[in-house]
Amino acid sequence: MTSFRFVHAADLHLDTPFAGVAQPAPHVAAALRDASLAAWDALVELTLAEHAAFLLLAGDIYDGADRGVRAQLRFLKGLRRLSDAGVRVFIVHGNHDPLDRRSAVVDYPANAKLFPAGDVESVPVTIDGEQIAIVHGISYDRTDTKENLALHFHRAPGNGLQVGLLHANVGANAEHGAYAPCTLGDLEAADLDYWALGHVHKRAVLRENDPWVVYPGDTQGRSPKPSERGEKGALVVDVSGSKVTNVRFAALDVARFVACGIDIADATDLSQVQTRLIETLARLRDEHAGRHLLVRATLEGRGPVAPELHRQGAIADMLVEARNELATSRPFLWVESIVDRSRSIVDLDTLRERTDLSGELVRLADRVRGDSTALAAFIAERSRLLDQGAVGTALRRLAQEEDADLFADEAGDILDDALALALDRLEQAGGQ
Ligand SMILES: [Mn+2]
Repeated sequence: MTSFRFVHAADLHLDTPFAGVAQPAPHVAAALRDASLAAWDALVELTLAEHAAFLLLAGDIYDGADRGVRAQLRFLKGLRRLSDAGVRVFIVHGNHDPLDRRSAVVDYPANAKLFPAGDVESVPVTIDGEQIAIVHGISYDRTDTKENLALHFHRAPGNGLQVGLLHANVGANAEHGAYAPCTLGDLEAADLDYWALGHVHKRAVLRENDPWVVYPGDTQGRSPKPSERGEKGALVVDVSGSKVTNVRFAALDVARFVACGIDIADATDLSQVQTRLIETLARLRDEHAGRHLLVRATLEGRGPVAPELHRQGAIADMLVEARNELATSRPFLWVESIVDRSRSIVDLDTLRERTDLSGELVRLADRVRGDSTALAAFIAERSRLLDQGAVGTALRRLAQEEDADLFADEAGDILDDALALALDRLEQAGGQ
């Protein structure tokens, strides 16, 4: 039986603009501008170093509707290197780079196969005259592809591994657009051996064996969002005959988004919080050695230092200090933001007895917590005020929650948080 290896990657998003990073320093901005292209170069290197028989690219090669010339030229250069080394490359396009978009590059190297839209094409792969695999693939002809493309795939007669190459949302993943939606069952029904998927940016093995169904994730993280955090890269897949024997992840990212929490509970002053933050950042730098890092630090916990943190400008000053402290790190470590979720220690029982505004606020919160209609109105009002970003989305989802106990629980937590923050502000204003 013939043994061989292939590499599976997706969602290169070449020339992605990193819109989620606010006002990076010039050296950070420069590195981010090149990161998606450098990850592509690393993918080419990996494919050559692993002596892969072929490379699979499962859509969203380009980020924008207008494919940048820089991205196209860099992509073509990598394809030529692979082609010259005898490595075949199979490409489908997805919702970010459908075939109806302008392309400055029309002449692909002989070993690169771009699957058309319309219907699935099946391409045999041979080594020294022996057929080792058949790759089935289909591209999007336009962004708004809502058809279940998985239904077009079928096992073909012939030897070797049978691979499905598709950009699709499997199992209605709500965090990604519903393009080419299908179910795991649709994929299983095609009777292939390995589904090389693209679209979902968080690496995921949806099924191991008979068939393998795999999202490799994107090759370079693009924003501080959870799905874009952590190591990013490609999968190296070992095959014997028509069986996948091993699937291994290889990191290719140049700049990495990570998140960390700093517990402020037993800190007694701001400098302790700052020291803890710097220590945590230094640890992250060691953990991810060799990569540029973009860090989101969240201050958490309930402690005596919280009112200091809630003072106007305190977090912004901490951010500047942290950036300065690590300014000379190479590869760079850039604190992308500090999110303050810290809360003060408040004695609600004492406050509840007071006749001032703080006391009135605690009693109001008590009444809202005990009245399901008022609680629902509170959540609706907050989701209206915070209609943007992840918090707004979470609130709107909560507003639709049908399980009354679950709703009361979660809404109560949000109410507690809002109360704690309001009391911090009030007490701070009164104490000055
Ligand atoms: Mn994508």
